[in-house]
Amino acid sequence: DDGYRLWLKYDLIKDASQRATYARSAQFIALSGNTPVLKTAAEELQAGLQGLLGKAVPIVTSAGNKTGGIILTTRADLPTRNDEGYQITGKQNITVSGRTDAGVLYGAFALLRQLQTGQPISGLSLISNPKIQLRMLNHWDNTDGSIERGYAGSSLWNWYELPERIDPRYRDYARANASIGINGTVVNNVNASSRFLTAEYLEKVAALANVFRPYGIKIYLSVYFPAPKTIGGLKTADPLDPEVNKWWADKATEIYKLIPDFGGFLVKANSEGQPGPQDYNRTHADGANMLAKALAPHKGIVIWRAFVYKADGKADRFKAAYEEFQPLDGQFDKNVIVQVKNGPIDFQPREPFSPIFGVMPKTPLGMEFQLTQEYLGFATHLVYEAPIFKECLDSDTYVTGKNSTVAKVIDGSLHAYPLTAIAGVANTGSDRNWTGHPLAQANWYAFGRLAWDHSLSSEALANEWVKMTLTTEPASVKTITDMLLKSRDIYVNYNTPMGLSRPWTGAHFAPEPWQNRSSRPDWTAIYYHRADSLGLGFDRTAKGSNALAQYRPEVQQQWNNPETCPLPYLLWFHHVPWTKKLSTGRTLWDELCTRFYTGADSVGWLQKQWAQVKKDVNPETFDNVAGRLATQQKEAIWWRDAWVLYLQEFSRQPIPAPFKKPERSLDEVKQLVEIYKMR
Ligand code: BDP
Repeated sequence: DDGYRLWLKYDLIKDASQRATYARSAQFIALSGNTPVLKTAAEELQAGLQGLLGKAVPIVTSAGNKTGGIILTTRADLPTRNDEGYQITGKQNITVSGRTDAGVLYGAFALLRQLQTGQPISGLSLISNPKIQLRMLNHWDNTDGSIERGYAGSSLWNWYELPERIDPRYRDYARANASIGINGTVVNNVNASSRFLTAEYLEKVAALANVFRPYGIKIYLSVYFPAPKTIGGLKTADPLDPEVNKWWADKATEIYKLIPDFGGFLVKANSEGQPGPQDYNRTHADGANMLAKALAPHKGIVIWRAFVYKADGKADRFKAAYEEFQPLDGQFDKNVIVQVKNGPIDFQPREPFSPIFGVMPKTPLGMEFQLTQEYLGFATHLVYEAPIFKECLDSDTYVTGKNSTVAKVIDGSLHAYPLTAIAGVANTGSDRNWTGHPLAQANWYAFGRLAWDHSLSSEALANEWVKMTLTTEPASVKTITDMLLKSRDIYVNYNTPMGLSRPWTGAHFAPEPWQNRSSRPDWTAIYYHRADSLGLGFDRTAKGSNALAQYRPEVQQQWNNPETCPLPYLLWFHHVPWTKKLSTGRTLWDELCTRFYTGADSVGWLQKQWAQVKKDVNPETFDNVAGRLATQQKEAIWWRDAWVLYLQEFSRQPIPAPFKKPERSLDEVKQLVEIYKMR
């Protein structure tokens, strides 16, 4: 077992009596329709049941008066809340219904999940609806097959072979996504190449769209804003120029001829050197609306990213996106969604929620999470991300009083958004097991399930995924679930505890908190941690950058007093003296050391836990994870040493007992880091 099958393994259920019970309710699959999506549902259900139950399950066109089978059916009058919801009811037959074919498909996967996780399938009466309409992956994949911030091999898309050769893997990709409710995918990098909008490449994109369509998945493209110039031969890309408008409208018509259900465009503009409407003194809204008008006749949408921070040495980057976007509320066309990263800076291991959530009631805001572990130790460190996603989604913005959570902003319930979206920057690649780290599959899985229903708990999702993917032995399920749930805090402790951020080298891998030179101040590490002889942390109170003022008073209250600010956020908002006594009874310095050391030690705990599940986990997967944990252990100590030795230069204090001082010097750590910076 090389991990290729993900959570869709469908291996024989070991318990024979359990199998017999299921089999009594799964003697046939009745399907009357024959649309591509319904056929997918039936075939997937058939493959799943045959694998799990070890017997053939025929697909028939009608149940007639037979009982003991599964009926797949669409019903326009179904009491689901939306078109993709499903209902599963069970009496003599189990009926899986949806208002649309996609609803049936999601219901079929839900039914399989019941078997895969050892739940009953007969006597069910459940309805489930996706809380968010557009549940997407964003691939940062390039034309040459490389993936920006990808750590699981190269791109899944073989552009040079498309459209003629269809890698069977495209279909397996679609199956995996459909099984967790993902219904859209952006196949290319937000730092986009114009190439994707050429006729040559659109045919390749159309070929992928054809594979994804039977799985209810729409394709989207990231677009390069100056494409009218680069491939259209125009002199400008000014969004208010009539010829530019016409170019985009024609391009949209061309795309929809090839891909009638094309989803739309994702745009990174005037961000990190990417061109955009501001190059012509136009606003983000001008740029987005121009594209929106081109797509509107075809029902396409524009997803415009809010990840912007102008080069301004003195400003606080934390405040940048809010300052640029909040004033534009109400100025975007109806088919525009503004996509916001979960935190105000950039996918750090722990960030407060972005203050934009809640302040743009007239503009649909979508969520952007990062599944690929750019700042989470690439594919070697174990970090289960559901707690990161949940922490943000459950944060209370207080914008319309208590319980105005970020989840309610993005699911549209707070401001009645007509469009809702959530995206995960994919962690997939050409590695046989898709995600490099075998346990990182859980992040893809949990993201999809949370996109469907953000009220699910991190624990429930971990538990589900482990049972479907690794083992159903209760003790091992518990052990692995526990490892997953603790992994994020362990990582944060040795990497960026208490609100530290961005201590990385350029590749975002090795520790470099001493990094103080760059073309922009906010691309140095010292900009973020602000260590000096007095203390550590970024003062974002009224005495500092006042970024806190971007939040509601109730939120400010939680964070603006260093005495009461929860420790995970302390250094995000305060410059704290080294000797300051914290709520734990320790000084800042001692608390930091405690976290760096216990974080690194806890990787040893992860190793011990993993050793215990050996008998229940496939040997190849076991060894793979064990090897990665050993690397993580080494690197966690490296992180710890880098931080404590560097910060010690400012704090001038000893490492507190019982911890032993690092065995190497700061210079030695720096030399090690230099290796990772070599070309
Ligand atoms: C940063 C990444 C960079 C991305 C950028 C983005 O380092 O590679 O292009 O985000 O989201 O975190 O646009």
